[in-house]
Amino acid sequence: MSRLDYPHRMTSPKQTRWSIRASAALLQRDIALPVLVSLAVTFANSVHPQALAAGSRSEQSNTPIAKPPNLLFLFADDQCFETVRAFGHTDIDTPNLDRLAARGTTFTHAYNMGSWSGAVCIPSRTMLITGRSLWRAQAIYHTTDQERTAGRLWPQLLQGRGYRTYFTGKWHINTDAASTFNVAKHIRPGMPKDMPEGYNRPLTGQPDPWNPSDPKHGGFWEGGEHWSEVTAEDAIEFLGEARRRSEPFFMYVAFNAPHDPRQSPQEYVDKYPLDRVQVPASFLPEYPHQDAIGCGPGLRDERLGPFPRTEHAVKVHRREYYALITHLDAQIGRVLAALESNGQTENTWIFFTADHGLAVGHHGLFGKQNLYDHSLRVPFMVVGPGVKAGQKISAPIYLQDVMPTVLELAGAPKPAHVDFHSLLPLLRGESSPARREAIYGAYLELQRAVIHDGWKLILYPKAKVARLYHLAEDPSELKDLADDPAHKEITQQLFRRLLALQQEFGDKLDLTVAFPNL
Ligand SMILES: [Ca+2]
Repeated sequence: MSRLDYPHRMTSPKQTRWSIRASAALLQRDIALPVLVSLAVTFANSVHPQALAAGSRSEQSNTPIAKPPNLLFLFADDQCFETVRAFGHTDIDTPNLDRLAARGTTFTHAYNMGSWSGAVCIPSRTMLITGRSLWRAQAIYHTTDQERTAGRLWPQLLQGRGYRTYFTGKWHINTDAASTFNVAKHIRPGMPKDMPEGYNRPLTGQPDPWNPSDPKHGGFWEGGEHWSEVTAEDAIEFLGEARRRSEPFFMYVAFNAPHDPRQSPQEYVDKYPLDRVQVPASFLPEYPHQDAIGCGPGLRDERLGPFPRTEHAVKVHRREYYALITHLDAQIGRVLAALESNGQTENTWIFFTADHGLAVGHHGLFGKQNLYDHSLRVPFMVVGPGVKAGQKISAPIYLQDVMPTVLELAGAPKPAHVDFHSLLPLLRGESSPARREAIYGAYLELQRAVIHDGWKLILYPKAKVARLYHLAEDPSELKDLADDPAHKEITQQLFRRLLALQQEFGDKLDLTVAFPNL
C-alpha cells in the first residue's frame, strides 16, 4: 500500500476491519447482544486506533470479517425538494430517484443553511467538505487549502480509515480537488459556460433566441457530450476500478445539473409540453422587496427570466428545469445499474441530495438567494444495509449532516470542529442532536430565517420587513401573517429563537437594530 493511498492514516486497512455482522447491524434496533458487543468493540477500535494496534479483539473472535461499507454520494446542483415525483409535489418524471426513495429513507425536510455569497453553491459545498456551519466555513474559506494540507477535509478523513476516494463533476471549493481525493476525473467549475441568449427570455411576442437542446450554445454541450452523461460515465468507470481493488470506496459524484444553463436533449424537453407545466401558486410578477434582499435584476440568476415575470416565461423555464432533472435522473439510473451489475449494491450506502434548492418562478424569484423553502430545501435520500425502505422522516436536518453520517459509517471519529450531526440515530428511530429544534437560514446581511415547529419567520433587516408563515398549514408560503396582531407572540418567540441560533452559529448581525420591537 503506497503512502499516496493512505496519506493520513492512523491505522492500516487491516486494522480498520469491521465485522460483517456489525456493519449490517448498524441500523437494526433489535440487535442481538453478541452483535452489540461486537459492534461496541468495533467502534471502540475505530475511535482508539492504538487499541487495534495492541491487538484487534474482532480478530480474536470468530466473527466473520468483511470490508467496511462502500459510500456513494450523488450530488445534484440547485435541485429543489419539489422535483422528485415520488414526493408528490410536482408532475415530473424521476423514475430512478423514485426508486431510491422506495428502496431507502427520505428526509423530507433537509435544508441548506444559507450563504455568505451570491454563489450559494460555494458556502453549501464548503460546509459539506469541511463540516463547518455557515459563518465558521466563511471564516476558513480563504484558507481552505490549509484545511486540505492539514488533512481535515471530508474525503481525507475517509482516506485515513483506509478508503479509496473518487471525485468527478462540480467542485467549486477553494482548494485543489485532485489533491483532496485519490482519484479526480473531470473537475468542473461552478456552472457550464453561459451565453447572453440564455438571459431575459422568453419575451412575449418575440422569438426565443435560446434552444435548450441546441449544442451551438455550448454550456452543458461543451466537449460534445452532455456533462451529466460524462459525470455518470466517470462514476461507472470508478465503480469498475473499485471492484478490482481491496479497499472500500467513497465516491463524490457531483453533477452540474440542474443548475442553469438548463440544457438537455430534445427528447427530454419534449416530455414537458407547456400545458403539462404548472405555474407555482406563489407566482408574482415581481417580489416586493427584491432589491432590499439582494434579489433584484442586479443578480445574475434573477436575470435569466424577464422583469416583470410572466406566467409564460415561468412555464418555459420550469419546462427546461424539469427536462434537465429528468435527464439527470436517467444518468443516475445508469450509475445505479452499474452498481447492481457489479454486485456492489449490497455493501454500498447511497446518499442523494443537492446543495440547495431554486425558485424558478416561485414568489417572483428565479434564483436561490432567498430563504423560502423552494430555495433552501433539497431532496435527501439514504439507501443502505438496514435502512428502512419507503420510510419518510420529517425531522428537519441540514443536508451537510451527510458528512458526519458518512464518517460514522466509515468508523472515522468526528472532528471537534464539525458542526453537523450523524443521521444514523434518526434512521434507527432514536433521539439525536441531528433532530434539530429549529433550522437557521441566512443570506448575506440581508435575510435571516428561523424554522421551528411548523412556523417560519423571515427577516429582511435592510427593508425592516418581517414575514411569518405557518408552514404546517401553508407549505407554499403564500400567506404572510407577520402583521396580524394575533401572531405577535409567536413572532416574538421565533425572533428570540433566531437570536439564540445566531449565537450558536457565530452570526454577528445585530437584528435588534432593524427590529427593536420584536
Ligand atoms: Ca448550487
